[in-house]
Amino acid sequence: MTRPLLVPQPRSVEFGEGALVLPARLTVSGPGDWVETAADLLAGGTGLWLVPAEEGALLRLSEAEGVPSSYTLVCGSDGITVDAADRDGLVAALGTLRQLMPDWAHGLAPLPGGELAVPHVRIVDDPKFGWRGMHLDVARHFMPLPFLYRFVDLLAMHKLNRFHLHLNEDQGWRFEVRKYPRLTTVGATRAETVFVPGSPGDGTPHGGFYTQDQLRALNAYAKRRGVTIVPEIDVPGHTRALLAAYPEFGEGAEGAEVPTGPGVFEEVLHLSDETMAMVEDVFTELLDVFDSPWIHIGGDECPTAQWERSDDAARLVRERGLAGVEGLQPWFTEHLRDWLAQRGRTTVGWDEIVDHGDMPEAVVMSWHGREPGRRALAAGHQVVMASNVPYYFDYYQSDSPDEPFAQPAPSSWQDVASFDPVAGVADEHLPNLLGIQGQVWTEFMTTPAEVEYMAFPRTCVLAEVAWSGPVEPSELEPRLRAHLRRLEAAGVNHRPLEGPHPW
Ligand code: TNX
Repeated sequence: MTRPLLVPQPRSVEFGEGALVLPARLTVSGPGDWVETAADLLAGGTGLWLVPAEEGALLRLSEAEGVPSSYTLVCGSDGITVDAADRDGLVAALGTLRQLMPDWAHGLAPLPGGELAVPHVRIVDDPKFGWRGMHLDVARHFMPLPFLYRFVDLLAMHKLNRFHLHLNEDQGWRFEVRKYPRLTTVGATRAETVFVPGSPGDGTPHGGFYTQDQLRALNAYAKRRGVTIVPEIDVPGHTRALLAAYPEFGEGAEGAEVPTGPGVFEEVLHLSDETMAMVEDVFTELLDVFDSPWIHIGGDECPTAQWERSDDAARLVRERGLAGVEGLQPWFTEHLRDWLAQRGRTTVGWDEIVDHGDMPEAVVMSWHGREPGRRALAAGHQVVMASNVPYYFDYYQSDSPDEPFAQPAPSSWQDVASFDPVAGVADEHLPNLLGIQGQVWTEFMTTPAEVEYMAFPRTCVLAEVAWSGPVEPSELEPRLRAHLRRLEAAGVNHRPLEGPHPW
């Protein structure tokens, strides 16, 4: 049989001669809830019905020593064995197993009469990075809940294990907070859906939010699939939706509306004691929903212009013994970091959180290229490389005029493949480089189909780099091309390699 081409490429793959044809009723054994996890992960297009068996199972799962996320997968005439170090490794192994099957196994339902043949093979694999993340902005444009489940499935399929969920923005608040109902009754809706600059607006209100129960269920679903949801509430900037709902936490915000255009706005949180108490209340509810060890507090793009003009901000600066208003955001971040640490959580922030000095114990997400990340590593921080070029998947995918409207600085899948996130990082700092992450900001994506178009195939390439490191585009291309057939079976609206097609 033809040998399947895999993305990401495992560390070692040795094909044998034959193949094992799986029966629709597949016996499986394994520890704890791994059998159920396997049933979940192999559902759909494989058509498999997994039946637990104590002995003589055809699919044998076991926990084995190894580095985190590592696994060994062996398929021979007597069945399939998976030895995985942990749940991450199990999910990755099952992802590989599905890639060894025909493309249609990635679909919603099996091909009638199709034969589920898996080639004899021995695969040994472990990832380059522990943090293999994708971010999704559900605030610029609300994405329906079922799409978040699909996104989790697509991450698991690509052996990515962190889902950074960006829950609030100037243009919309998406997280139900019971103590502050106006965040969602007011802050979750704006007057226009589309906000391409210069366009007159479409006159269609846009909104939506997720209840805590919905997100709790999503969190559990993701966890079962080896994906940790890292929730973000972005403060103290990017908070105009919050201020439209509760102007008392800003200055002069009375009468403000949820904005209908993109940009960085001057209106930010006024960091009074009352605001701090509100922020703690919001995070209290967030922690109640998400059990991630990491909590993202945003921290990006917070202008100080309002604070500079404010007598009350000047008073806070004096009372807190700060050098000036520039000290307010670091003070705020430190406060929140300590508050989260007391609750056993680690703070993650965009690289602005170290603009005014170190923020010990906080994880830094380097988005202004690699440089802030390198500096933060040198200062002893843990870092995730989320470099805007080429890891912002809201950027153009090429310089073709036919690309759908997007952010500048084209970042092609080839750029993602060849970009070395580790370049310039001293060897002794590598242990603190947690990994890499792709970002999907949705200013100019209004639907799940548009998100898929922008995110794929770049997400597949990110997964390749996260597991195996940078790769020559010409080496990757045949594998990526083969992999796109799987995405098509799964109904993913990916951008073709040949070039853009209009939305
Ligand atoms: C910068 S990255 C932002 C986002 C925008 C994005 C557009 C970051 C932390 N802030 O608010 O959506 O650029 O590409």
